Amino acid sequence: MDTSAISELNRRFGIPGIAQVVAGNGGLAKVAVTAPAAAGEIYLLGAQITSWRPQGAEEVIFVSSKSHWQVGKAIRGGVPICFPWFGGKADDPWAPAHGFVRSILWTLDSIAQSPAGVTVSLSTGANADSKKWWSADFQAVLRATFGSELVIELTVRNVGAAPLRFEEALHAYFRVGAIEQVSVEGLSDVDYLDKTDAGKRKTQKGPITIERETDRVYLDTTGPIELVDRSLGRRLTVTREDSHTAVVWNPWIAKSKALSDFGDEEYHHMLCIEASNVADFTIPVPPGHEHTLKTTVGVAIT
Ligand code: TA6
Repeated sequence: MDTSAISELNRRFGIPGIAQVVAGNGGLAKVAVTAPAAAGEIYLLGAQITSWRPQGAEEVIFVSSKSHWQVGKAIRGGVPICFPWFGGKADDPWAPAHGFVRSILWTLDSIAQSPAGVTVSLSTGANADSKKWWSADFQAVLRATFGSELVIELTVRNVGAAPLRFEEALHAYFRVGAIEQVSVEGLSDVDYLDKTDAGKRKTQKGPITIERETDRVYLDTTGPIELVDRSLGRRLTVTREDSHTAVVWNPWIAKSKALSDFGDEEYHHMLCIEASNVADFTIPVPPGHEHTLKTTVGVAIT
């Protein structure tokens, strides 16, 4: 998108002193929020949040220093939107991992202020490109509210005549001080698929700590999840609505080195906790209906 198009978006949607549309990394258009309650950023590429810093707190979102910044590739870090499938596409090994919406430009529809903060709304939908991968007639809207909490809502509407069924995940990369000093609470006694152990089904016992590559899909879980970061002295709370699975991921050493858009040592400073509906918990949406996956992130200094 050229600078004149970005300026035009800023003229249409910008709120002086609160939210601006500017050129970000790679010259990509982003909305930069600088409101009293919070600062934040969301790119039109993938409708991807890349920063949230509530007033009085440090940055909460992790973005890799090695990320690509180009249309057609997902930003490494932030909150990628995995849709309409998670991981590899079951019936097409050539399909892009985690679906196709995280690597395309979304349309900026509105920026609005409310007591909850600044809400940026973007959308995408079915077109000739999407139908190369998925025949569905859908509309997707991503609403991100940057305030004392970060609220993310992904709404998918079935605008076709056939029933829809899809997977979805808000693949949030949270910034941590030192992964060795982090634990995750709220998933004890929940079954999970261990993707580092051939997808075997296991049961979580007690808090999650990270000492190796960790890639787990927690099943049939709807409760709050807490990331306790002793190194930064804070606790992140992730609550979810209409989310029945949660994914926890840290690539650790070997996978970090294998990812070209991720620094070898960056695994020390991030942990993904993903509000989602994946695996057996896909979402059916009849014609004319819609579904919203919602997650809210709060920060408490401990
Ligand atoms: O959410 C965890 C996961 O599915 C891991 O298996 C790993 O592949 C991660 O997503 C990142 O996927 P990406 O396609 O963004 O490299």
